[in-house]
Parts: sequence; C-alpha cells; structure tokens
Amino acid sequence: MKTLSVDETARLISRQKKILILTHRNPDGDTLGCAFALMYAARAKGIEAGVFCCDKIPEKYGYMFSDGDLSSDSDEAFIIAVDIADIKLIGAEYSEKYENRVNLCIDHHISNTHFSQNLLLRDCAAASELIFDVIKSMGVEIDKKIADCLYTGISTDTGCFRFSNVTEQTHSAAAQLIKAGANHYEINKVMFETKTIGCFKLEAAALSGVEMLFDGKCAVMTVTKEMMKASGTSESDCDGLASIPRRIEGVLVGVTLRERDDGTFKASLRSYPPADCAAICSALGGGGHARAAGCEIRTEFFDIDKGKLLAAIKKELDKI
Ligand SMILES: [Mn+2]
Repeated sequence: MKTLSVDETARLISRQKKILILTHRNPDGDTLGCAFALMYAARAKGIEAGVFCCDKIPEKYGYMFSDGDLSSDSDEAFIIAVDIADIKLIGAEYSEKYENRVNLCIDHHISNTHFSQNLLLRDCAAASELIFDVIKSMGVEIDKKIADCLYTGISTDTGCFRFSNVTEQTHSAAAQLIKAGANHYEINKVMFETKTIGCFKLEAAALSGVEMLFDGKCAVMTVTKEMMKASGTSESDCDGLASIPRRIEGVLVGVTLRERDDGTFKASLRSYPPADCAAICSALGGGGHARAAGCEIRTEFFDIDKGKLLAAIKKELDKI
C-alpha cells in the first residue's frame, strides 16, 4: 500500500485509459458525488469511465447521472474506490471480487483499512472535498455537472454545514462550487427539507419507541422492516434518520438500529464531544469518525450484539 498526495493521485488517474469507480453500498450523497464528479473529470481527459454501485441509487440523486453511466465492466480497468473505508462496504457479493483489485482509494475516514494499492486519505468533512482538489490538480475545469455532484457530497456529509467536521476549507470549496454553477438551493431542499409522507410516518413510529439510557446520555431508536412496510418506505428513505436521536437534549451518543434485508441491523452512531463513536464501533468490528460511525448487529443475535454495543457505549460514557 502506497500513500499518495493529491497531485500524485491526479497524475496517476490522468495516466489511465479506462477507469471503474466503486461507491459504497447503500450509497449516500458523498460517495455518489465523488464517483460521478470523478467520472465526468476523467471523461474530460479522454478516459473511458463508469461507476459501479451494488445497490439501486435513490431517485433523489438522479440529477447526477444517467443510466448509461452505470457500469460493472472492470476488464482492464483501473479501479478506484471513493469514500470507502473498508472493502466490505462495497457490498457482500462484490467485496470478494474486488479484494486486492482496488488500484486506488480516495477517502476521508481515519478508520480506512488500507485495502487498496494506493491511498489518498485526509481527515476532512467529505471525501468530495478531496475529489475537488484532485480534479483541480488534474487540470479539469469544474463545470456545472461536476459542481452539483461535489456540492451534494459536501452538503450531505456535513448535515448542510452544521456538523463539527466543517472547516474553513469546507466552506471555501462549497463557495467555489456555487461559483461554478452548483444549484445549492435545489440540492439542499431535496436533501434536507422535503420528505415523503411515508418518511414522516416512519420517523413517528421509530421515535415513539426511543429508549433513553445511561442517565439520558444515550438514546436508541430502532427501525424495523415492519415499520418500513407499514409506512410504505424503503431503506433509502432512512438516510436522515441517524441524526435524530442525538438531537434529544442531554444525549451524547445517539444510536439508530435499522433492520436490513440481509439479516443484519445497521447501527449508526452520532455523538457530541468528547464521546467517540469510532472507538465504540471498533469494539464491534465497525468504524467511522469520532462524531459519526457505524457497525453491524446480527438479527439472529440481536440481544447479544445490542448488549455488546450498549456495553461499549457505557464504557465510553464512563470515561467522560
Ligand atoms: Mn463521506
């Protein structure tokens, strides 16, 4: 594994003839923004480029791409993973296929497992901030399409510029992207303001069962498949749910347990300082950032795994 600078990364990409860009499963605005922005930038340099995602891309991100941009053709392609901390996050059936095959990873998770041959890693708010620097270093002009993609990544990974990961650079990148034509008003409206009636019903059901633990410092919200069915929602409608439990006054660690189709629950943790989510999740084989991290809970061992997670949270809270 070789660690690269932004300029080295830009040169490495510019030398390729064909690239395939991998996003993480259950794709969010950042992984998609990175992938499609890089795809357009590569094409501007005459490189054949496509994006692979193991899951269906939620409709709200539809403005970033067209169906022809999606590809699984990895023959002789230089493979780039974006916003992916661990090869497992490419998706169950695909992590084996791409294990030891990823030529370059561009990521902002300090928990990155160094699974790629080359790595560009920086602890910034969104991987899209890094891709912005890489594209500039490639000498490609940031057009409206690229600007929309990168602005989406930055805005969504920062909760619309509210999270503690936001820096002067984050705002500076966003400002340059708006100057390049990013439709910031529409993007933020779609990502943060408008929700389907089903989403509101799902939130209501999940919130009615919220558990307050450890003197009110931890809130656990569980979202089951049954709740999703009753509200007519799917996994992709759940994007904003993880930020809810932490918003309850006094809570330092907010947990959302969301049931998936594959026999697991995704545990999403959000914290306020000094509680460290990445430290908690690493005890269960997960990872992420100090303020936002995740791990997996097996449905068949739900009580045991949830118990382990709560013990790790208690241990972290006891340190404070
Ligand atoms: Mn990200």
